[in-house]
Amino acid sequence: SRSDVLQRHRDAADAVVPERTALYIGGEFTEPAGGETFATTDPTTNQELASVARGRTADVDRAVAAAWDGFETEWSGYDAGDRQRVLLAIADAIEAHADELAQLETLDNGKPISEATIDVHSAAEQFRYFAGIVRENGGETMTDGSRYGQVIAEPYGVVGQVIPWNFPLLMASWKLAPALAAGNCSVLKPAEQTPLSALRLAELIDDIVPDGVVNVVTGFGEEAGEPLTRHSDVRKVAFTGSTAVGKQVMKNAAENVTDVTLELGGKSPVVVFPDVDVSTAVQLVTAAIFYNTGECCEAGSRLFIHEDVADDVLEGLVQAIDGMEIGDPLRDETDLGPKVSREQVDRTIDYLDAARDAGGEFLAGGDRPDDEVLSEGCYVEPTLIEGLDHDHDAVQEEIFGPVLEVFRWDDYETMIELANDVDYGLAGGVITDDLARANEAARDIEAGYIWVNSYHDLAPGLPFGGYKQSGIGRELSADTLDHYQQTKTINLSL
Ligand code: TXE
Repeated sequence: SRSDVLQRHRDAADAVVPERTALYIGGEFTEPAGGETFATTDPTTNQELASVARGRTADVDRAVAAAWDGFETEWSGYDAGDRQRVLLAIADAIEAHADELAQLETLDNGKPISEATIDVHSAAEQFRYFAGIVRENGGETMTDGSRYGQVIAEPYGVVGQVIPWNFPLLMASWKLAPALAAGNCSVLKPAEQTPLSALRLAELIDDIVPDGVVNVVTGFGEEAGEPLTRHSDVRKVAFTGSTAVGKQVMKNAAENVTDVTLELGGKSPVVVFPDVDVSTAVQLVTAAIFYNTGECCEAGSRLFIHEDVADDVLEGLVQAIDGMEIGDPLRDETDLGPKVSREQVDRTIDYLDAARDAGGEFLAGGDRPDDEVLSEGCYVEPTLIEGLDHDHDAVQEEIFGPVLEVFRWDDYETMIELANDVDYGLAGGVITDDLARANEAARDIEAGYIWVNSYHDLAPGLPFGGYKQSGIGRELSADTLDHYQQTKTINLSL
């Protein structure tokens, strides 16, 4: 019942919401200069979870100065082995608090606890991966008899990192692990919807990292994110979020010719070939779109099914949706939780209304659930839409919710043309047992990451990032370390 849900969330909040929600600067929790706060809420119950410091320009300035201080006095003296030990200790601290962090993430974001638990372990893995590769980051030498050249990689010093709300702790780790491995100090700006896990992480690593190496400035995009990304003492900016804001971040960073990497939106195609086993295809397509309530930049949100299997796959999808457990994300059996905020629900519903007006046929879902227990939460039904023109906004734009648009195909070339007919190019999926076809489609789809017979499976070591307007740069791999370093050549005359 509704009161059970409220009670469960109140109890969990009492147990895991961190006490310290001020800014974390130079190794101290400290109040913002303006003394202001804002509320972060639980999207399942719409109750306030905590009031959090509202950082602004003066606070960003202080954090950037503290980060340089930490870099100059201590962190720049840590060699690769020292940094490796720090990163491994961070991973251990995350895992030692895995249950607590997962609950905190579920409370602040609304994601099912089973998925939050995966996030927390993946976050620890990020630190371990970069702890491993940093030992091989030794530079190169060249000699030709008249000169001896060393090519070394040096950290930027201080980097600014702005992250979104869909994977709060995981995105913090995707940003912090390579930045620290490469020898930088960071000022991290979490999303205003989900600041709590980054603050708890700061508390957990306070004794592990020297003061000023990690700084967390909570606040809103324009008030805290923008001053960070246009700061003249920030030497590298990394951003994950919407394409619209990514473009702005790039412009602002250009004022100081600051290096930028961007991981932006997506509208990824999933292509189903006629030879598939229907139940496998249904299971993969369902995961591709509904994992994390569709709030994944790589979500497989456009489905291209071959005519021969279309009816069967669609029937299977409708059944799979019927069988989904939509409910309290703190319960283990929940498959689909609320979206992160009311604003996000409204955004999704606007797309659904527009799709309906344009004659889209709703094979499943299409609204907020009509359910008393869920009524206060930010829920949207898992939705399947067929019959939209491919140039409709709901097909072209990132909805970032549990909404899948379906297209049938028989001519391969025409299908690939449509699959590529979006501004985005983050990811794609191909489902077939025919490896030659899989390989051809994987090469023909214009995107940075293609899954064949899986989806969302990300492994450290395999670079992740976008083509076209989905971004610049790659995360999760040795390339990422390069994005956090600058090359110096020392040419010594012989
Ligand atoms: O994103 P924003 P929003 C997409 C998704 C979603 C839409 C809007 O389609 O529906 O974006 O979400 C900070 N300078 N993605 O509005 O605003 C902000 O505070 C510097 C896809 O929440 O891009 C937050 O920390 N920073 C995406 C972060 O940017 C600024 C994940 C992301 O928020 C800023 C999230 C500014 N001017 C949303 N304005 C993905 N790729 O996974 C905002 N921010």
